[in-house]
Amino acid sequence: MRRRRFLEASAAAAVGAWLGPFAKLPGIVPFAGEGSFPLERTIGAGLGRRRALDLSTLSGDALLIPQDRFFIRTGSPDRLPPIASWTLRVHGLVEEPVELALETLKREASPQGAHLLECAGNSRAAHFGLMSAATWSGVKLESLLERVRLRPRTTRVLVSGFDEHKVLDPGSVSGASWIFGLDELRESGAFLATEMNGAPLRVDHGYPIRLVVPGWYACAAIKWVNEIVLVDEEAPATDHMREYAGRTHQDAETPRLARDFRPATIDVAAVPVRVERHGATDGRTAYRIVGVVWGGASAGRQLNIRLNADLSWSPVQEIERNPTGPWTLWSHSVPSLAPGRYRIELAVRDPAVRTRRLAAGFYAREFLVQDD
Ligand SMILES: Nc1nc2c(c(=O)[nH]1)N[C@H]1C(S)=C(S)[C@@H](COP(=O)(O)O)O[C@H]1N2
Ligand SMILES: [Mo]
Repeated sequence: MRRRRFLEASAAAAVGAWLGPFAKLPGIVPFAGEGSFPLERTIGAGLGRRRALDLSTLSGDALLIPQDRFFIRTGSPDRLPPIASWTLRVHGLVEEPVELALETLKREASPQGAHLLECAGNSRAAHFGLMSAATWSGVKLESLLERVRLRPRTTRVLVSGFDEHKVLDPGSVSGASWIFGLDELRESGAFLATEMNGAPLRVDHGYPIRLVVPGWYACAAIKWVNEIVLVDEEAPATDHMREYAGRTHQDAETPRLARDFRPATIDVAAVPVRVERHGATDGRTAYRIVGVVWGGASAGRQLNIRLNADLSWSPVQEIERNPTGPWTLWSHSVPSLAPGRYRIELAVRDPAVRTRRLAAGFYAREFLVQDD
């Protein structure tokens, strides 16, 4: 038994003993039909390295994830050049290319707030654990670009990271770079991060520098950034963008040019993270569903829930009204449930709020209620 589970179990036993023999122990009902992807354990190497967060551990005072538990998609390249000589080259359609030393970026870094990263490939297969939030420090890309004079036809910025791995991954292409419109960088507040949760980035998270694009899928959050290239409207999409075209909701036919890519933004989304079982004094078992909501504009996060497609929607009972963090907890209790299989579905029923994945049932999870 892991330490935390042990503490939970002993706390539950203590509560049970205190309430007397009539109360059932609170416990967690596992989600059904999700396979066996390991949680809280780093697996694989190089391009294939993965680590998924156990979302069931989220609580109001634990919404920022320590770096050693933050999800990983792609491990640090084994051919990473020495950090002592790391430079960031800014070139392309500029009057005069510049090379920025790491020290310059570190000196100019300032707090950038709390932001969430979600892998565009986050899914039920990894229990939705390819998602985490942290606080970040760094330098806004927009202010960094003030160091160069852009040529008149410059409209876009390619951000590229070091990505040479000895260990490849059959499912992905190596070489990571994304092209952003200058306006997209400004509107999102994209920044080059040097710190996470007040400490230098860990190497798996992009040390010494990574891009963070608030509100966008993490495939755009290039790690080990060493190159920024100013480009124009004719710039072709990169291989990395093409690899993620489907998962960032581009048209069925992958756009050829970077300018034809839609912003890879995350719509409002919500997922249950645990189903708690509570003993009630009348002998029935009550269930409390806890989850998170993130993405979109936080104002549009009015959630509804149903426990099977044939039931009607009800508003989620508890949800923060004015969320400030990148993700927010919600909870919903039901006094009792007949034995059976339940499918938890969530929805925002406001046609003005776009919820592509949520509306498609992508984040639905199931659990079983057994006869007592
Ligand atoms: N250089 C580089 N940057 C990269 C990637 C990569 O393979 N190489 N993967 C991207 C993807 S798909 C994701 S989801 C995030 C994961 O960031 P994390 O491992 O710090 O959580 O990094 C992004 N940045
Ligand atoms: Mo990703």
